[in-house]
Amino acid sequence: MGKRAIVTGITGQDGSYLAELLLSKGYEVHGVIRRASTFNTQRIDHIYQDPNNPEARLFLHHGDLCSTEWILNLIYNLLPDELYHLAAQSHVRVSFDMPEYTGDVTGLGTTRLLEAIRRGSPKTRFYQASSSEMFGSAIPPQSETTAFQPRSPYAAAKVYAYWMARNYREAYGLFASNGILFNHESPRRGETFVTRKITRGIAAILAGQQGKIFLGNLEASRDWGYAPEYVEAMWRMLQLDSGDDIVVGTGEAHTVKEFAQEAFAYAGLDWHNHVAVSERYIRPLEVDCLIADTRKAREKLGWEPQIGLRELVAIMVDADLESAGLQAPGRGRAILEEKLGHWNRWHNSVRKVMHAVQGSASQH
Ligand code: NAP
Ligand code: G4F
Repeated sequence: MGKRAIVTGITGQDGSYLAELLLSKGYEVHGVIRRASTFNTQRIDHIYQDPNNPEARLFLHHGDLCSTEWILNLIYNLLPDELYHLAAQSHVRVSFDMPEYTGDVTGLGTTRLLEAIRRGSPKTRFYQASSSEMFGSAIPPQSETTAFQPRSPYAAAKVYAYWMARNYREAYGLFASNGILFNHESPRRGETFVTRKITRGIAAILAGQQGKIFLGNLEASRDWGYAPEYVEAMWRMLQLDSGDDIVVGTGEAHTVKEFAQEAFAYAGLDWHNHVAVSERYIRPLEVDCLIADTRKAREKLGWEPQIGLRELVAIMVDADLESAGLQAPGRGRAILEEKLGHWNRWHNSVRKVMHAVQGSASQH
């Protein structure tokens, strides 16, 4: 009998990759989705299983971090071995427009889960999706001992959630871990985060649908990695002997301008002709530079990223060109096979298991 895990935020970028990873490891996976009037399960449709099938190992439940009613029942009934808490209002710019909501979902949501675990399933191992954004204006490189200096309502909410996870670990002995993850991207990245906005923009430009993309601060630097590698780090964190707080990133940073230059050049375009700056995307406060000090992740998790910025760009541009029906240069695909062949094999093995089961998660 495999382990049982709950994943909040399963419809998001990380949740979808993590669900694939857990299924490939034989877990029974319970994902929490929000009720929506339109389909919001595109990222997990390919792994959806009909719950009536006795072989099913993926189950979806409706829930929202703003309330506790669903959490209590789910945790009491399932007594999961592991709970990966990935759901959040995760957009930094949006958090300036919706600070109270962001505090409720991204901050208090974590407390609601921790309290349900404490009361109903204290052996459950808890993963909190903490963020490098918490470091804010702290001088890079940032490590587990760097003091947080949050620069947005999102970051402040994540700092609160981080400390709640630590408090529940220290006060009640729960296995609660903070993965302090630096930016990680992929073809499944939300369309309004800057990397995906650029790679989708390139596809739209090449398809003749638009001439330019409008961006905000081009000078901010981020430590960008490839998302599927990061969900492996999350899983490893919950396999340790005890809860801990660990920084996960590549240790290299690049500016938004460098990302754009690289992506346009990869697609055979000159970025100068297609990128314009718009005040609309400048934030009230900015985080200038995030660079991970990755020593603890290497030592405790044996985790080492394989994909750097150039590879990430190739993977993302290829994917967006292909989905627009355009010819892609193809280096991204080759990189995935060469460097992450094992991930592709998991992905395929999960696909085979799912093949017997028809339908879409949206039918839930
Ligand atoms: P994402 O793509 O934005 O996914 C967020 C998920 O949370 C979605 O499944 C979303 O559901 C769900 N969600 C939002 N509000 C909710 C609510 N009120 N109740 C229940 N579910 C809700 O985020 P991601 O990039 O996968 O990131 C996963 C987690 O890691 C987030 O907590 C993020 O803050 C954190 N993080 C991300 C990064 C990064 O670079 N990606 C770095 C550090 C930390 P819908 O699909 O219905 O919107
Ligand atoms: O892609 P971004 O929106 O990501 P940001 O703000 O770094 O947040 C992401 O990473 C965090 C980890 O550090 C996560 F916790 C968080 O959930 C999220 O996944 O912006 C990156 C940089 C910023 O400096 C922003 O000002 O790009 C700059 N930028 C410039 N033009 C833009 C744009 N960002 C967006 N979203 N859109 C633009 O047009």
